[in-house]
Amino acid sequence: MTVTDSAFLKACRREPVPHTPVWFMRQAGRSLPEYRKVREGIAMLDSCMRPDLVTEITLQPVRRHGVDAAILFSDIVVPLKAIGVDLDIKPGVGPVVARPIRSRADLDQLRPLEPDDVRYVAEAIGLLTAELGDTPLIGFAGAPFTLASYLVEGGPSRNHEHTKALMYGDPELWAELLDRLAGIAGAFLGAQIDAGVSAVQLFDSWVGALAPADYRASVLPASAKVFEAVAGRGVPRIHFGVGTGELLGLLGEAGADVVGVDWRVPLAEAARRVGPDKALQGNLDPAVLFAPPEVVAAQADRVLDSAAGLPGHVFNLGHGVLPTTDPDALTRLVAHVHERTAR
Ligand code: 1CP
Repeated sequence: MTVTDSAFLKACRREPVPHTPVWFMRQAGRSLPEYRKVREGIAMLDSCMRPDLVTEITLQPVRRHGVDAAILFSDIVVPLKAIGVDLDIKPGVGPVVARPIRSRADLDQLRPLEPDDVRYVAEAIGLLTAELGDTPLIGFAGAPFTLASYLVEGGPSRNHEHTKALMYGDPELWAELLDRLAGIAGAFLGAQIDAGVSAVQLFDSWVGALAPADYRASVLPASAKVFEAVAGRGVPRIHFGVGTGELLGLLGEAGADVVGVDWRVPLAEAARRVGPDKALQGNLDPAVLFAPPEVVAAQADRVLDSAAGLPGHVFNLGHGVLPTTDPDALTRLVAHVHERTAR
């Protein structure tokens, strides 16, 4: 076995697999007591800049749950911090930006990302690939729209009103903002591929807030630029957003090899919307993990049944692990998917 022959990478390439591979978005993090212990007294962004901690935290869910892939412990705002944007991750809140970007002058905060800006990330990836052996490591970046939403709003937002005001009100400035963010995200993914990750995921978590016509006109060109920057590297490219049922075809069109699906659209229907030449990832509702074990198993079977017959399915949740999830429920779910799909 090598990383290349792993069930996860085979599924991404839509090749036959020994079992359906499983990993969980946000599998590292607050649901794990061993995570809370090593993070004690260390700020989130500081922990992302320490290769020893990144390595330990990334490995924790692999050891505990036996998932088929690791995802680098980092955050979508790390490359922004690395180019000098004044921001912090506030506990219980999320990313908070000191000077929100609302005018052309504010764009000066965004210079291109150089590999040296994120050398601690490359160092962590080097340590991780040595430890992980045959288990693939997934790198990631935030997509231009989702990064823009934090930069324009100044923090997490329910309605994205300032972001949309800029997108509709000053399309030229918006395009320039997204283009710069696409350059940064592409360079961040490129640096991770150079350092040895086996796949990359572009998180456009909040883009489901847009109608398809607006996504096509105002966002797709920038996301396509990110995927273009890492095309032809032999590394599958995954694209995910929440509430994107109406955008699934366009998320694939932007250039992904694998499209992530939230829990609102059954995978068989998602496959119809995405088209025949892409793999799918998803899509158990993360809240289902709070139900009794037999219910979790039955709901997982519903996901697997919907994906039966599709070439290329990576089992995942429809969004990240919720912080108060019982970790044993995740371990049982991995075992269940492996047993149910063993060929
Ligand atoms: O102190 C802490 O533990 C803070 C919580 C936390 C963690 C564990 C944040 C703040 N980020 C992270 C790590 C993280 N972020 C990972 C690696 C963990 C793993 O997957 O195993 C990843 C992939 C992310 C990516 C991320 N950050 C996304 C995209 C994924 C998604 O869930 O949609 C987004 C939107 C963010 C922003 C962010 N960072 C942190 C929080 C709480 C948030 C969301 C804030 C909001 O609601 O807008």
